[in-house]
Amino acid sequence: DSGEEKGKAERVFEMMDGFLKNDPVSLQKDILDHVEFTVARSRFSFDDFEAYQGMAHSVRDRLIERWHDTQQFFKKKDPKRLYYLSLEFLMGRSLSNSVINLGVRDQYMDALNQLGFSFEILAEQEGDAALGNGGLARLSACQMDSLATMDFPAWGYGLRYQFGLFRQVILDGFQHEQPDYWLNFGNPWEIERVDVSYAVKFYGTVEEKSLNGMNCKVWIPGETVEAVAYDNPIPGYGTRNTINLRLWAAKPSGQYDMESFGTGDYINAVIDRQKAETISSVLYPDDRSYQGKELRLKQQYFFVSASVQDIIRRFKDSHSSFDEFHEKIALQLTDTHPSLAIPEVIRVLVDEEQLSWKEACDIACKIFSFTTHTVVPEGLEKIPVDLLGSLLPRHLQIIYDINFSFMEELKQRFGLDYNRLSRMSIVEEGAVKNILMANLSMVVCHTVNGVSRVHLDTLKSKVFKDFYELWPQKFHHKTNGVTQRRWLVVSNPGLCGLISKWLGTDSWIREVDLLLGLREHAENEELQHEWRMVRRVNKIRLVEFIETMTGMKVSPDAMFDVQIKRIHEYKRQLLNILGIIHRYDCIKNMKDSERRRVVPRVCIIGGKAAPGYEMAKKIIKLCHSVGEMINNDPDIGDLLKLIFIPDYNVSVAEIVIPGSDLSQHISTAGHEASGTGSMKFLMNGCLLLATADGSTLEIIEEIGEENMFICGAKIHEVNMMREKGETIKMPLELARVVRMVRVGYFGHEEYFKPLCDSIESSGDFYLLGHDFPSYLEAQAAADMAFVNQKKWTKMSILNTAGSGKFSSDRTIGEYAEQTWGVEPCRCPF
Ligand code: KOT
Repeated sequence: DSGEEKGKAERVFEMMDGFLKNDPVSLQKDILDHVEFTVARSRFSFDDFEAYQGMAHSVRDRLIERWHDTQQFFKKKDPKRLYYLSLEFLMGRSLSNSVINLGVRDQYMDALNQLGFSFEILAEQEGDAALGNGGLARLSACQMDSLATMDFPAWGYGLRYQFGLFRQVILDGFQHEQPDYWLNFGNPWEIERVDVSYAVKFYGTVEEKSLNGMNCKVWIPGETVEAVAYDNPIPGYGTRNTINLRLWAAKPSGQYDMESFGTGDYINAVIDRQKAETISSVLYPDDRSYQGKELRLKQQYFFVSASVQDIIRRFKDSHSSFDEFHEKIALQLTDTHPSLAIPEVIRVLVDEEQLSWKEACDIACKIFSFTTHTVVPEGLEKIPVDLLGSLLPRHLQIIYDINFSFMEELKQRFGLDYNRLSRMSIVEEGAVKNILMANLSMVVCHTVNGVSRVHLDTLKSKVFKDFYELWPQKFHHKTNGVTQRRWLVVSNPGLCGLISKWLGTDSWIREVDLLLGLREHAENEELQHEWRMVRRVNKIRLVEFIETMTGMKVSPDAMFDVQIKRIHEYKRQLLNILGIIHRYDCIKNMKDSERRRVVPRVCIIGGKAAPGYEMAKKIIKLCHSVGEMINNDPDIGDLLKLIFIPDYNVSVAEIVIPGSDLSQHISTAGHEASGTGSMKFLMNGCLLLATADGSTLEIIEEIGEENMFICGAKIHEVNMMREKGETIKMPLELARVVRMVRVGYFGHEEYFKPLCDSIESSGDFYLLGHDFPSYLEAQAAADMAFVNQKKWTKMSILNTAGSGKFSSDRTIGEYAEQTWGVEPCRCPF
């Protein structure tokens, strides 16, 4: 900085009278100004939604202020930066999270109260930003929060879908999908950067040219689309640092396509160009299934190319050669969706920056790391060579060149072991040739991480066995975590206050291990009493929510037993529903004296099915049909209820999780890479009924099996049963409930037949038969424990106390140190 510039900055600062003021009077003025001038409503007459908008804009100002300071500071310090690439971010709502992280929630509450508004009601006006499907996307959101809070110089990159994940509407028990018009009322949390845009090329041909006596490849594109940046500030908690999530939107390119305009068909030429916007128009709603669609590939490359151009431009702004590139940049790939960044970086360095092939590859190998979220080989992305070659001809060449060197390396190491070569090749031969994105990532990235310890074992022994043999040092795991800011502070203020009171500090919001301090009070009667009171208030909030969403009235005295997550066969919502039918059947056959001992339950299921996933859709319908029968059976009353919560999303989770007593995570062992829902329930003092899968295995270590309800086959047992092709005899209890479904007890027997067949005639791949008896035992154990409220409350407190390991702060700390090599860079003031 020149002295002169500094003087100028200081003068501006004085003129502005420092930072924006956060006392209630200043906040009121700011809110009203925004209502009047940004929202353009009279300050004497505006409704809750307009008040929300006014408030959101005033919060936005404060975010922008810190965003500027942080980015300026990063620029000055020039630390190594982390770029976090993900095609999906499930951010949910921003208002509460922002004011909490900015440390101004109480001031805003006061300001609003004086204006006659309620903070809670305004917060509910906001729609969710649902730019993702499930676990992977919410993980990206949690990790952004931790990156900001822990002062890491990080940026996120993603796509600004016009339509996020579809809205789920239930008609007559069937799922229907509706578009998610999340941008229709504007989005105060983003900053449109019309000046930050890049041209992204598609199609065309590659020509060889000689430049300064060197042989060069020149890609002549057939189509160009403009990527425009939208910045979403991500505030850290307890720090001034506010990092950036930059999302790209597609716009027609400014470089006029003279040919189409030259033909005189002006109207159609304009309409044609407008089609460019389809690239960022809609999120693919398929969770964990690969579709091979051209538009999806375009989305991937579009977001990767814009991000890589942006990263390289920023680097070049302050560096004159690429020598330091790998010391200043780490690129994290969230699964293989952004893996085209690998050939893209190499292409830019070789074709545009004139580095040698070797220099470019060396750089790529030093900057990229990738995390896989997949368990089964079928989940891996394959791009048909023909598709890639037509859309990105130069990238296909680069991938072939990378593969050629890799195959040579393998031959050196293992000789002409053709089976091994074909298993490890980036190019899959066959009727349709494919590019295997995981193999490409494996070859170039310096590190590949799994998302839980047992997931890493699976990667080593199954999915990537050959690669593990070749490069054992590349394989690591970082057990997932979730942010306690969103999942406790935002969603469960009651419990937060209680925790801080008993720990004598709220420092656990940044240093989550402090929660351990609750252990010593777990049996304290006073804490237990207060704990139950807080949880009761949360349950009542959930009761009201259920009534609003479904019209059903349920009793808060019952045990709330919850399974909320994407609907998948491997997650076994079907096991849950069949268990509920069994419970219903048992109660129906009980004498009055026995009924008096039944623990009343409210079973809650929520989740979306991918639109093309027929079995998942049948599971949703079955849930409704069974619920219809049970909920309307006067003989059952409050003893059992089955509720399906429609349109499950982040903000629904924020209400459901704090009000749950028991939550289910019952995937067939070996199928859930990690699972993060369980961690949110754990933090909130909800007990877990779970199989020994993914992160549950690590939760058991932290909490103790005696404080959980564990059931089902272990991973090695699942493997053994599958290897031997053993068919176990269907347990009688299960045969009975499947029979009820089969014979039409809940109607729709034809429609439900495939569900019954999947258990009884198609080999029961997900082992419901094997696990049913132990599942029922775990459920019975939960009933027993619930009767003893002292014991239950103790377990609940111990869950919260032991949840520290599952904070994304821990995960991010490990990534920063072991994978990215980035250090905190804390903005002063
Ligand atoms: C989606 C498409 C391709 C490959 C993987 C996915 C994927 C995996 N989407 N979500 N996941 C989940 O990611 C979570 C975060 O790591 C895990 O906790 C969970 O087990 C995965 O299923």
